[in-house]
Parts: sequence; C-alpha cells; structure tokens
Amino acid sequence: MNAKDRGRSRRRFLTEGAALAGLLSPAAAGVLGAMQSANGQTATPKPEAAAKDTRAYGERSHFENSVRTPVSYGSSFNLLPESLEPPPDSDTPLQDSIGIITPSGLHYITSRWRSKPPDIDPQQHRLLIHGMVDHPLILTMDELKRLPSVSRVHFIECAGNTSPYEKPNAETVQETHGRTSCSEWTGVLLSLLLKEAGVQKGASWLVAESADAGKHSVSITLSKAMFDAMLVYGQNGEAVRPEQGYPLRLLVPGFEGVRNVKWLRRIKVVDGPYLAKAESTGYSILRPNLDGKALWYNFELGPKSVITFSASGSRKLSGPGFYEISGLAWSGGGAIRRVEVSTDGGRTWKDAQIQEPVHRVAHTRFRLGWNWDGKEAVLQSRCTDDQGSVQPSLAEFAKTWGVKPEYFKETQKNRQNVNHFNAIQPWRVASDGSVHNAIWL
Ligand SMILES: Nc1nc2c(c(=O)[nH]1)N[C@H]1C(S)=C(S)[C@@H](COP(=O)(O)O)O[C@H]1N2
Ligand SMILES: [Mo]
Repeated sequence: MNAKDRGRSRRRFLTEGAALAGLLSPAAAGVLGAMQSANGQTATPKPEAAAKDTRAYGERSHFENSVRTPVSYGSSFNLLPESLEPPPDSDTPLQDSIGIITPSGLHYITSRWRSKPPDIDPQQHRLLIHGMVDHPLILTMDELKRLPSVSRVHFIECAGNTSPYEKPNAETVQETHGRTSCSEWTGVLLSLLLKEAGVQKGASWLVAESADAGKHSVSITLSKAMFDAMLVYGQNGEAVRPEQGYPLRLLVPGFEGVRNVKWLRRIKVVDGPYLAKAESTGYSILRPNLDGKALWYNFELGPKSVITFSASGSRKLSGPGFYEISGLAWSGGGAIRRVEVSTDGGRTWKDAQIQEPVHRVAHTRFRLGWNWDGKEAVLQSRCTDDQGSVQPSLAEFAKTWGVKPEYFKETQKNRQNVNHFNAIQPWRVASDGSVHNAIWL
C-alpha cells in the first residue's frame, strides 16, 4: 500500500468507525496502576441454587464419562513451587471426539506458569491498548461487546503437542495429540481496535500481557495482529471458560498455543519483539542443522492429522469386519484441502472423505471406510493444506531438522525440547485387535 492508499483507508476506517467514537474512552496517565487494582480477584457471588439445577444448565448423560486427563511433564516445567499446588495441564480426549468442535468442558488446558485460572469479575476487567499508538484505549467488557463482532471456528494447539520429548510413553491419541482443541470463538478483530487506536509509524510488533499471577507475556508481529487476531469473549455459544481465559483472551489463529494469551488485559504496540519470559524459556528450538543455534519466533504450526477413532491406541477392535476410520486434520497455514489414509503401513494411500464445511485454521474431520481382515495392519493419515504444505513422515521431518529419525527418540531420554513436531502418526493394529502407538516402528 502506498502512502496515498494508506491515507485513504485510514479515512475510510474513520468514517466507518464514526459509530465507535465516544464509546472508547481515551486512556489517562497512570493507567496501569488503575488497571492493576481494577483487575482485583473479587467476583460477584454466583446464584448457587440456579447453578446446581441441572435443568437450568444441563449435564451430559451419566453414561458418558469421557474426561480430560492430567499431563505430567519433567521438573523443568514446574515453574511454581509445589507448595502452591500447581494444577496439572489436561489433555483433550480426542479418541471420543465427534465432528470438529471440542466441548468447552473438554478443551485442553495449558497453564505455562502453572497458575490457577484467576477469578476475574468481568465488570471490573479492563483491556488497555497503548504504546506506539495515537490514542491509547481502555475498554470495559461491555464496551468491547458493543463493537462489531465475528464468530470463527479455529483450533488452538500447544507447540509441544505430539512432541516425543514430553510424552515418552504415549500410547493413546489423548496422550500423543491431546493438546489441541477446536471451538467456535466470538469476539472483536484486533485490527479494528488497532486502527481505532492509530498505530504509529515504525511500530511492527506487539506485546500481549495477562492479568493472572503468572503475567504471561508474548510478542507477536503487527502484521499477524492486523490479519486475523481476535479478542475473544465467546466460546461455543457462551462465555469463554475460566480455564480458557475468562473473560477475555487473545486468539492468534494458527500460531503456537503459547501466543494465545488468556485473561488478556494489556496490548502494547512496540517496534520489536520483547524476548518475554515465556518466549525466551522454551519456545526457541535448538536445531542441530543451525550449528547449535536456536530458531526463534517459530510462530506458525504446520499441517498435522491423526486418526482418532477405530485405530487410535484407545480402543480394541472387536473382530474382523467393517470399521469407519475417522480423524482430525488441521494446519496453522490455512484450510485443509486433502487427507489421505493408508492401511498398509504407508505403501498405498486412499483419499479420505472430508467433512464440509471446511474452516480455515480449524480441525477438519475426515473419514474412510475400512474392512479389517483380522491381520496385523498399520494405519496412518497424511494431510495437505491450501498452501500446498504436506504433513511430513518422521523421516522427512527429521531431514528438515538435519538429523536422523532416531534423534527424536533420543530426545525423550535427553529431555530435549522438540516443538512443532508434526510427523505422520502410525497406529499398529495387532491381530488381537489391540492398537499401539507405532511412531518408532
Ligand atoms: N495467561 C496465560 N495465557 C496462556 C498460558 C498461560 O499459562 N497463562 N498458556 C499458554 C499456552 S502454553 C497454551 S498452549 C495456551 C493453551 O490454551 P488453553 O488452556 O485454552 O487450551 O494458552 C496460552 N495462554
Ligand atoms: Mo502450550
């Protein structure tokens, strides 16, 4: 865009945005101090009786018992002292998933700082947008909800999901792939507020910060913020769950999970990345092919898929005959265009049927009918996104890292960080119908 166009689009925004004028109160000096007290931890008491009435707010059938399971990592991840009883992270039971939406109560939980969800009263919560902007803004939740909103289906995935390093003995799809979930998110496009605040020349990044005790902070590029980042207050038709960031979270579609700041309270527009605590401890990747140097700010998650049903390590096949192989595919780079399934250890592949509509940067359901002859079989899936990126085999993934495939098995023992691992996941079906993780086969 040349300067003239920029001027024109800024003017157009101002006219379109005229309705917003007066709604957004300009930030005063000393704003941060005010916010800290405004984000106090006292919440309005809930009407207990109504909350316990299962007809007022329903429950699933008592025959259904699919739950999140706690994850335990190595000690390096326990950033809070044991005495504070840091809550464990929890994985989504993908083996039981139906369709593409993760029930809110089963959305995986990762708390980088092992802090409990803060109990934030939405009436007291404020969002501050400041830094290299012409008009700093402070918004209440009510003000945010008056602005033009969007609802979009997107997955979130932890950068460490499927990493052989964190889950040495993973047997089920919940253990191997359970740190991704997909919801319909509702909120305001961040670009709307950044345009309203008036981003200054020279600004190129922003730092987002949370209101919880961990003060989770991350840097993201301004171009991504302007493209599709959202300030989210809705999840699957209701308010975002406390574990997912109530009352407000940042959603950065397709970027590694850690960028999606929960309990968001501050966005500062700046001219470079900040090397914040979270991003300098664990999100750079040491790569042998980079001469011992680390890869920094590796934002976008690659294409990944996994069979979730009938052959996912969580289920024993009850005998030869027909099964529908079903699974999920997703990519941080865009929409899923193709999923292939192999039932013979990768010798031949068939195109799976893809569930419509396909949303960009969202879990996408695939299905393929299969007749099991009762003999040992190896099942796996491979996806391709609309950018043409294809999910790699373990050997191909290793090649791009400049290592032998065994390197990743070794990382289990050495407890070495392997983020953004997206190799094809094979499952071995034994002749007794039991299913096993066959990634190292
Ligand atoms: N405030 C805050 N935001 C956070 C974190 C955190 O610890 N604190 N964890 C991050 C990480 S590592 C991930 S993978 C995602 C997980 O989002 P979820 O718990 O809603 O699944 O949130 C990110 N946002
Ligand atoms: Mo994460």
